[in-house]
Amino acid sequence: MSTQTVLGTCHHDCPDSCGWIATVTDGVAVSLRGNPEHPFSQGELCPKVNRFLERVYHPDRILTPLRRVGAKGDGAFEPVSWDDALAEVAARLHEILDELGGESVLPWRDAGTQGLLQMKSLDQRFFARLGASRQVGELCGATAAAGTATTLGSGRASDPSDVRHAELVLLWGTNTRLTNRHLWPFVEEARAKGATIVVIDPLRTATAEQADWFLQPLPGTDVALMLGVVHVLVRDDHLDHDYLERHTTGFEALAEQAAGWTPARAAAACGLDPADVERLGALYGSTRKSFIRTLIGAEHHEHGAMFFRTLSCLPALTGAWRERGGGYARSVGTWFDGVVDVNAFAAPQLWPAGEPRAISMNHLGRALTDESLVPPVRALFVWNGNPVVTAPHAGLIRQGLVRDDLLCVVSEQFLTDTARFADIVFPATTQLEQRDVVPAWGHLYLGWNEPAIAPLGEAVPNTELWRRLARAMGFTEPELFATDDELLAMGLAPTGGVDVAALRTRGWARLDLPDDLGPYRDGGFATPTGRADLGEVNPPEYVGATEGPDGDQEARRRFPLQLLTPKQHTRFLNSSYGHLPAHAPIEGRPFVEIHPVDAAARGIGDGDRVLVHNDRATLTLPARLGTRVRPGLVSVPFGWGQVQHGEAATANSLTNDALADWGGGVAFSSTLVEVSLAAVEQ
Ligand SMILES: Nc1nc2c(c(=O)[nH]1)N[C@H]1C(S)=C(S)[C@@H](COP(=O)(O)OP(=O)(O)OC[C@H]3O[C@@H](n4cnc5c(=O)[nH]c(N)nc54)[C@H](O)[C@@H]3O)O[C@H]1N2
Ligand SMILES: Nc1nc2c(c(=O)[nH]1)N[C@H]1C(S)=C(S)[C@@H](COP(=O)(O)OP(=O)(O)OC[C@H]3O[C@@H](n4cnc5c(=O)[nH]c(N)nc54)[C@H](O)[C@@H]3O)O[C@H]1N2
Ligand code: SF4
Ligand SMILES: [Mo]
Repeated sequence: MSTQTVLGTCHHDCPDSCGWIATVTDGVAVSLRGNPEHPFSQGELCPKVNRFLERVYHPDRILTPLRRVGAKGDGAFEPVSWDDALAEVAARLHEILDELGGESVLPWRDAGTQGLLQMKSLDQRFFARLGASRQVGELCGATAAAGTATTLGSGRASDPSDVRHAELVLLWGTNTRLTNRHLWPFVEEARAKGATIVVIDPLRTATAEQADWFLQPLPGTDVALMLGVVHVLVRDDHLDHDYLERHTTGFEALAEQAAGWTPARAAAACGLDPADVERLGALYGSTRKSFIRTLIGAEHHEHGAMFFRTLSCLPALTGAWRERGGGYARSVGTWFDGVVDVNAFAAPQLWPAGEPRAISMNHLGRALTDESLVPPVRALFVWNGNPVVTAPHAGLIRQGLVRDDLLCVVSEQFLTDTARFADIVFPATTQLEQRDVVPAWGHLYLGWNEPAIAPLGEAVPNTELWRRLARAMGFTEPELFATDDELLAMGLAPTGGVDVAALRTRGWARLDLPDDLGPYRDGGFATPTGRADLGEVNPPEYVGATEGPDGDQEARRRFPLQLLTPKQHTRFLNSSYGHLPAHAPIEGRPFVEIHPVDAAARGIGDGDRVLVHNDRATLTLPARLGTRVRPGLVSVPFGWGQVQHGEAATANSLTNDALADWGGGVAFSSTLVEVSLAAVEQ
C-alpha cells in the first residue's frame, strides 16, 4: 500500500478558498481535510466540502460522454465513445456555422470552479475561433463591483480579515456565518475586544441571530437607510472635514441628496423605526474604527449597484479609511490584478473581424426563445454552471432548451437539471482530478491545486475538452491547443512576484502586499480625480424597484409579497449538493417561509401545501410559518433541483430576469409573488 498527501485548494465560488490536504492510498482519495497551515481557513473546511469525496466517488458521476436518447429534459441518455460524441458535435456545429455563422453559437459558463485554468481560459480561444456570440454579464459580483468602483475607482478596498481590529462591525447584506464562515472568527475576535456587531438584512439569518443589533429593512430599500445615515452624519457634524476636503469629490451633491432623507422618511421607506436610523447614524458617526463588510446578496436587485455605490461612500465621511479596522470590504479580487491575468488567454489573433454580438448570460431564456434574433441561437455550450436551477426566469430557459433545432452541449460531473436537456454531455473532472491555481475573493492568499487522483473514468478537465473539440472541428491554430502548463505560465503574470515553486510546495502564497493594506489612508483612489467620488457620477439616490413595494402598483396588487430566494443551507453551495445523500436529506426539502400575519390573512397554517405564484411560474411548497421573514416578505431557499421540488420548477422559476442598474448583474430579488392555499388533493 502506498499512501501520500496532496495539497489542494477548494474550487468553489466561495470567498473562503480553503486550503485542503487529500490523503491518497493506492490512487484512491481516502480523506480530505483542511490544511492547518492555511492562514485563512486554518485547517477547517465546511459541512459541504468535508463530504466532498462522497461527491467525487458518487455512483451518479458522469464518467463517459452521453448521448440523449429520450425527449429533451427527460434525462434518458446512453454512453458513447469520446470519438463518436466529438464527431457528432463537430458535424452539427459545422452545419450550423455554414448555415448561420458563428454568432448562432452561444457559450454559457458560470463559476462551478473558480480555478484560473478551469473557469475561463482556453474556452475563450475556442469560441473566438468559432466567432461565437459573446457571453456578457454575470450572475454574481459584477454589479456589486461596478457600484463599488463608481465610488472608489476600482474594487480595491479593505482586507476583510482586518475586521478583527474594528470597534464597530456592520455586516450589511451578507450572511457571514453561512457564506463566508472562515471570516466569522475574525468578527468574534473584534467582539471579544469590545466591538459591536450590527447585521442589516431583510432576513433573520444565522448571522443575524448572533448580532448585537439586528436591523431588518425591506429588501431593496437600503439606499434610503444609507441616505438617512448620511443625513444624521451631516446634521450632527460627525464628519472628517479634512479627509473630505483632501480626498473626496461630490460631497455637496451627496449632502444635498441626504438632506431630504430625514430619519423619519428613511425609516418609512425601509419599514424601520426612525429611532433605528438615528441610532445607526450616531453609532457610525461616533466610531471611526467602523468596518463595513458586504458581499453579493444585495446586488441582486434592480438598483443593486446603487447599494454598493452608496455604501462605499460612508467610510470617507467619517474618515474611517484612516484606521486599521475601519473601511469597507467586499471582494478582494482586484488585489490579484497583475498576479493572475485572465486576459493573457484571449489570443486576439483568433478573433473574427468585427466584434460578435453580446448576449447576457442573465437572459439565456430570452436568447433561446426570441424569434426575432438574427441569427437565432442554434448551438448552446454550458459548463461550470446549471442555469436551469441558478439563472433567473428559469421557466423561459426550459422553454428554450426543449427546442428541437437547438444543439445543446453540456460539460458536467452530474446529470443536473440543465444537463438533462443536452444532446451530448461530456464528463468533467472534479478539483481532485485537475491541476489549477485558485485566486481568492475573500482573502489575500493564492491557492495551488495539485491533482490528488487520476481522472475518474473518461472525465477530462475543461481545458482538455476545448482542445478535443478544436481538433474534432479540424482547427489547427496552435493557440487552441495550449497545454495546462503553458496556460498556467501565461496566466500567472511574471510581474506578480509569485514564486510558483514555493506556491506549489506550500499550497498557498500570500500576495506580495503589506500586512496592513490601509488602501485609502491617504487617499489615492483610482478614480480619474484620484478622489473618492461621493456624488459626481451616478450620484446616490433611492429609487424603489419597478417590481417592488414602491413600483408598479397594479403588479403589487396582484402579487403583494416580496420574494427572496437566498442561499440558506450549510451543506449546499448553490445548486451543487441538493441531489447528494450526504448533503441534502439533512437540509430537509424545499419550503416557503411566511410570516404568521401574512399566513393568517390567507388562511394558511404551518405545514400547509401552498402555491407560490406570479406571472412567471407557480411552485407548490409546504408553508413554514416563522419570523425569520417580516410581514410582506416570503422566502424560498435556492439550490434545490426539480427532483426535490417534485415538479419541473424551482425557486428561480419565479425570479425576475431584469438586469440590475449597471454592471450587468440581475435583479433576482426584485420579485413579487402571491401565496395561496393549494387545493386539497382528493
Ligand atoms: N453555504 C453556502 N455558502 C455559500 C454559497 C452557498 O450557496 N451556500 N454560495 C457562495 C456564493 S456563489 C456567493 S456569491 C456568496 C454570497 O455571499 P453573501 O452575499 O453573504 O450571501 P447571499 O445569501 O447571496 O446574500 C447575503 C444576504 O443579503 C441579504 N439581502 C438580500 N437583499 C438584500 C437587501 O436588499 N438589503 C440587505 N441589507 N440585504 C439583502 C440576504 O437576505 C442574505 O442574507 O456565498 C458563497 N457561499
Ligand atoms: N434565486 C437565486 N439564484 C441565484 C443565486 C441566489 O442567491 N438566488 N445566487 C447566484 C449566484 S451568486 C451564483 S454564483 C450562481 C451560481 O450558479 P452556477 O454556477 O450555475 O451554480 P453551481 O451550483 O455553483 O453550478 C456549478 C455547476 O458546475 C459544475 N462544475 C463544477 N466544477 C466543474 C468543472 O471543473 N468543470 C465543469 N464542466 N463543471 C463543473 C458543477 O457540477 C455544478 O453543476 O447562482 C446564482 N443564482
Ligand atoms: S466551499 Fe467555501 S468554506 Fe467550504 S471548503 Fe470550499 S472555500 Fe472553504
Ligand atoms: Mo455567487
